[in-house]
Amino acid sequence: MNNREWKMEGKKVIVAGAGRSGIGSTKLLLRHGAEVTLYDQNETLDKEALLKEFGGSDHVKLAIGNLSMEEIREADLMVISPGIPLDTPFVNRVRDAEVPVWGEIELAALFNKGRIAGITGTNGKTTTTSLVGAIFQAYKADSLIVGNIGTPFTLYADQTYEGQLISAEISPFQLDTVYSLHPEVTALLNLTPDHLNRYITFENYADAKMKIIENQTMEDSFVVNYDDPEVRKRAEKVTNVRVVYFSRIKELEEGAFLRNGWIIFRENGKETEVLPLSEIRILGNHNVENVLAAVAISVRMGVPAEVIRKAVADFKGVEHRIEYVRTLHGVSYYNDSKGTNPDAAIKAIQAMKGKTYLIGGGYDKHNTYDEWIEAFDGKVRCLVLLGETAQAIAECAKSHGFLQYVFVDTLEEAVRFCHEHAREGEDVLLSPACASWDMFKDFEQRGELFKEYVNQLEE
Ligand code: UMA
Repeated sequence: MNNREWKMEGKKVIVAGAGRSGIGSTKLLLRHGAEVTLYDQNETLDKEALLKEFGGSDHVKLAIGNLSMEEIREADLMVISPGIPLDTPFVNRVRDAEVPVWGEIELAALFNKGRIAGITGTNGKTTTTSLVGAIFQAYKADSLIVGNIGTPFTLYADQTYEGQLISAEISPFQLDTVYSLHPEVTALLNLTPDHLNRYITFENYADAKMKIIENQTMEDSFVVNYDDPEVRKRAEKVTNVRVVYFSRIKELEEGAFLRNGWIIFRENGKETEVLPLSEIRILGNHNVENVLAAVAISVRMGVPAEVIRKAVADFKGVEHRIEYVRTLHGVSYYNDSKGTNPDAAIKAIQAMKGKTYLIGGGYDKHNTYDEWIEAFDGKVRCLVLLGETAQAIAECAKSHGFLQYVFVDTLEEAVRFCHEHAREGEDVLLSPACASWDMFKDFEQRGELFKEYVNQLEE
């Protein structure tokens, strides 16, 4: 049966994962008359707090720690959270019982009536999704920003209306379990290795990202980075959707590019000068790329150039992304907790101007750190390491002749160490090159705590 024909009334649905996605999915399903079993493998979850989320509804029950075979056999559907690997044993049991497995975004896509710009890529997704959202909201105030950015799409999907603009950040984890999503415009910003503990090969990871265009047609657009060889190689083979390039380096016949300090969009031989680079407030070449992508996406979604120009000029960036925290005794502190892989962390260290105390390390995604260490380029005064990957990063640093590293046990200790050692004019940067899940709930919590510790430092 086509997923679009599903009616949720009276259906028995297992929602796997009681985090943000699971709560969003459960709420949507309850609004549409389903009977939900909310399953989570973390036995320490606060059941009462969780049930409060659903206003005491009789139509939701919790299965914390254990999901019985009976519950699986009785289910019509399972909606899975993106953080749960699809080869987890209970997922296999559900599949073996021939119960369909949808992602949270699949559920949202089936209820959505709006016009989606779906944005993916290894880095820059959050900044670009926020910027596109800001442009949409400058054009139409009720436009939405949803997805991997932190606001589950299911919270709003069934309240959208035809023509409503939606900027959606979509992660490969989400794309793994999506079948009906049909964005009008998609974007693939860049592709470098990430999440290899889940995908094993770069090819599998790239394939997961390319699923974003699966349901698009020639009426739709796929915005891609001309300057990224891995992206371009794949875009050149695409035949189902119109490809729209952006480039920071080359003047293009069609698409978004730079000339004489301006961002230009050219299409069907017609050129529009959208905005001067001098009006962009977010730092670094990678952010110029994000703006180029946002311009191409917004133009293809029909937003007028003057609206785009004003919204870009007003955009100040995103929390946890090279976010300025405070200056104490001439030392500036920056929070780049969103630097969850080496490529993102390279961009952050490149954006730093002074000598830097760099706090790194975290959850092990089986990435390699050579390029990150090479990018230090004499700027890193000391590498302060913590978390699961601390030892592996230190080994890698040593093999590159970089010996100024220390180990700490906690983030608070890292902040204290930097405070004691950094001199006036130097910077402190939290940019771990690793995910946060070994010591924190997520990168947001890691960034919040970092800011808290920095703000607690005495004058
Ligand atoms: N859980 C299990 N079994 C597992 C794994 C998790 O039961 O094997 C349970 C946990 O105990 C927890 C719940 O599942 O209670 C968490 O589910 P989740 O990890 O899917 O997290 P959510 O809170 O639902 O957040 C997810 C995204 N998280 C991941 O993809 C890991 C959030 O992206 C996203 O903002 C949110 O949905 C809303 O759409 C975060 C992220 O780090 C920011 N994304 C990765 C990235 O950007 O690189 C992909």
